[in-house]
Amino acid sequence: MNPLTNCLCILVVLAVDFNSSNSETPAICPGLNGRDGRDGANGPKGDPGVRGEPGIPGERGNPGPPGKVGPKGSPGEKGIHGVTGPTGYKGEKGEIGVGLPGGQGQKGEKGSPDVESAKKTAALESRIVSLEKNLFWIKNALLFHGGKQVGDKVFVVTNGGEENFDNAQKTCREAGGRLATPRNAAENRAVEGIIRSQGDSKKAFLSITDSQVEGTFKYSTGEIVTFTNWNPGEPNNNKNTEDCAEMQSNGKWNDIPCSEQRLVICEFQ
Ligand code: GN1
Ligand code: CA
Ligand code: CA
Repeated sequence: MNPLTNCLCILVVLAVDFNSSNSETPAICPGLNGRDGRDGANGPKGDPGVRGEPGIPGERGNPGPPGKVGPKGSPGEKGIHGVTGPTGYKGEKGEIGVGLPGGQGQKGEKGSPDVESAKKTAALESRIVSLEKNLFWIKNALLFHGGKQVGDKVFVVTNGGEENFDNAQKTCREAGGRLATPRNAAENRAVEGIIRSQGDSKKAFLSITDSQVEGTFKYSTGEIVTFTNWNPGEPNNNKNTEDCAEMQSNGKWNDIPCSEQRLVICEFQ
């Protein structure tokens, strides 16, 4: 044993005896301490503690971020009828109106000379209409009997007889027309058709002559011929005796003596 430890033990014993009421208890100095004992078993659960007083609330924190927009609310109730507004500005002036036709006037008095003239005009117009009708059917009758129309011109052969140039011209003029004068291919074809209808060997006079200036054929009006359909080599003024012209059944032209006898085909326009 450590000497220091023994001294301390003695002092403890002395102290115990001095304070003890049992003077009989011998003051024995224990031996040296043993090793530490094991931990005891857990004790029973203690009683619940007393609830403390609530602490002082802390300072208010900063406001959080705004939340999402909520759903649209239902419509509110209908408001009270508003007060009638002030009178509007005056409108612009309208367009000029169109009046309806007036009623029929009363019957007039007896006609003046002007009215009589109007009546005559109306009568003439009526006659014109009648004449036009007659022309219509007469022309058609001519066409039914071999006449041919080109534009507003109609070609018609006479009764099939043959005449010299002078008489042929006279015949047509006395009928209100003139000897045939084809001025274009269409008219030439019309005359050609009429000749052929009389026979392939038939030929007809044309209303042209070079009796004034040899070699220069002219219409009966004095105009120089503008359309021709001469046979090749014609006009040849054969034997220096040919100042008139004929159309053959092939539509071709030849100059011949005016004293020859040919079909008479007239034109009316
Ligand atoms: C000749 O051949 P013939 O008769 O068809 C003549 C004509 C004359 C005609 C007089 C190519 O025609 O020019 O006008 O006699 N043809 C020729 O009758 O000379
Ligand atoms: Ca001639
Ligand atoms: Ca000839």
